[in-house]
Amino acid sequence: MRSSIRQQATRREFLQLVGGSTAALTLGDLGIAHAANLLAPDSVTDYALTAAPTRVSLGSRNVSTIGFNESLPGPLLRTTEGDRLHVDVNNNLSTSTTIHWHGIPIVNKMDGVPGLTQSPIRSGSTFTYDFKVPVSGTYWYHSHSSAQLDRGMYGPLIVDPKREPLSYDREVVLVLDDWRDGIGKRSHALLSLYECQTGFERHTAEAGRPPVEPASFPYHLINGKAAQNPTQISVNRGEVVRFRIINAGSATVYRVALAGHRMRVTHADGQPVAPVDVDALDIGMAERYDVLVHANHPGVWQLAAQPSARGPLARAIVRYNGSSGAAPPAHFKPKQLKGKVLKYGMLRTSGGYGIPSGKPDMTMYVSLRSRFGAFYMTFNGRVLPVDQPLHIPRNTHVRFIITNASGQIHPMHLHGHFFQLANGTGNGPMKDTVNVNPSQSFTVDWIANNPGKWVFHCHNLYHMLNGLMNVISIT
Ligand SMILES: [Cu+2]
Repeated sequence: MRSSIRQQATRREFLQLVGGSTAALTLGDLGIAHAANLLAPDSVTDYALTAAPTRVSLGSRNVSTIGFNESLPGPLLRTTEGDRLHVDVNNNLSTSTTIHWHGIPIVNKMDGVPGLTQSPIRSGSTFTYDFKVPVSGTYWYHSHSSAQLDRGMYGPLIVDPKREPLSYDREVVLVLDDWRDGIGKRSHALLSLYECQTGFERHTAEAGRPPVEPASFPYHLINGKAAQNPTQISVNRGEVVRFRIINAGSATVYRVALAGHRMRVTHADGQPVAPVDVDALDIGMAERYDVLVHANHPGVWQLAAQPSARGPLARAIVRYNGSSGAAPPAHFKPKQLKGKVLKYGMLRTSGGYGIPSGKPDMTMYVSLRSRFGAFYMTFNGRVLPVDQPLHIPRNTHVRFIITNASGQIHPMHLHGHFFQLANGTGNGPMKDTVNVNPSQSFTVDWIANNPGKWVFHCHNLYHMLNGLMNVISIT
């Protein structure tokens, strides 16, 4: 059994070593790329993940949880646009699991939704995910089984472009998470209640009551570390630093800011946007933002992620090499948190993956609703049971007009596709998750060009487990 990460030499590296031309592989034109594929096998990036019980240090205490390769977050997986990702998942948990590759439009049978796109990976068994990665950007992987996401079952996934258009000196991946696993007597019981089932399976199996959303979380983590014992980031004066920010929390929107600095947003959900300078950004569950920071203000600075609900800050420390000052206190809030905050309306796509154009073939009014603590959505006024998919013919240009008619925030995520968010610019960002506040309405356009059964769901884990998920079948 392989328990460590390994990475094979890729076909491209091999070609470079022998001095062969790789020009055909790097051309964006689909026809030429296809012709190249007939000549050469895909480059493969090979990893092994072992899901198992593990212990995590939260600074003042240690807790038991479950995770990948005994690390929190799980290990960084990295590959290149156009390559194949090959991941052997060994399940050493006592329960089933699956992995979803969030945001990447891949072949349906690798999407990791148990009971829908694959059978659960049973305890003691191995499943191999193997798929072509068609797009670059900042993504993440996580369990799509039961409440495992709210434990340690997540990690970052970075896909490099064939040619990096941005210029920067240092890259830092920041994974945010709200944490309560292993704390207090009730938390484990609640989180394990649905360990064998997803929301999808729950609906079909008619199991008991799912866990309710916690009112608050005792810890907020950046890269698995609590504010008392934060991640330390060293930078040199004059560097441009690329931060890849991922919200892996199950129920928390964060406002992120770096004291003493502005941030230039370059990507939303992995896709490029026209650069916009802000002091802070709000990031909903499952969203990602890439930002560039010009390190031109030496010192020791708080990088803070303030939860929207009650609870302590998540933070990391940015320390310039040569600066010897003390770190700010854990609760210190940078004034940038109250500065210019990124809004969806400021984002404009600058290329990227499959931008829809023209008039939609199908318009759906999607209403997000709640009733007696459960959640559901309607499509053009109709409730669809989760085992009754919404059918969409392949290559349909779909418009979803999503209205939040409930009192809670719902980051809505579509599997297998990007959508373009209408934001008044005429050129809104390509995203896979849109954070919809109460009473808010968003229009998203997408091309149903990836056949299979895909879930459309709220990325508040507890809302999803309580019904805010439907299936879209593209044939
Ligand atoms: Cu929700």
